[in-house]
Amino acid sequence: MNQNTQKPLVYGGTVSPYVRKVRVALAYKGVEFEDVEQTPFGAPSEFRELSPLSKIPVWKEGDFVLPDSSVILSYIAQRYPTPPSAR
Ligand SMILES: N[C@@H](CCC(=O)N[C@@H](CS)C(=O)NCC(=O)O)C(=O)O
Repeated sequence: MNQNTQKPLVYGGTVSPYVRKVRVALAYKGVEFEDVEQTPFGAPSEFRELSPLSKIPVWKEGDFVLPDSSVILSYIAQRYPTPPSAR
């Protein structure tokens, strides 16, 4: 894992329940992130390199990429094990 100090990026759009669940988890944990508006349909090759099946959401933190909401939530739970009030 890299030690990137920039905010993680979450690619997707509000229309997707998978994206929304990631956003809810991040809000609960108080994790700052940057929304990158991305439709999965007709996505450019740069996005398909991050998400080979061209699905949203995608988590990107430096070179570290997770292209599945359940994997992202698992990662968030491990990386931020306590709610913000306890940190
Ligand atoms: N298993 C994936 C499913 C994500 C998913 O299906 N996202 C939809 C948007 S709600 C999508 O990107 N669909 C594009 C497609 O299937 O081509 C996850 O949990 O992240």
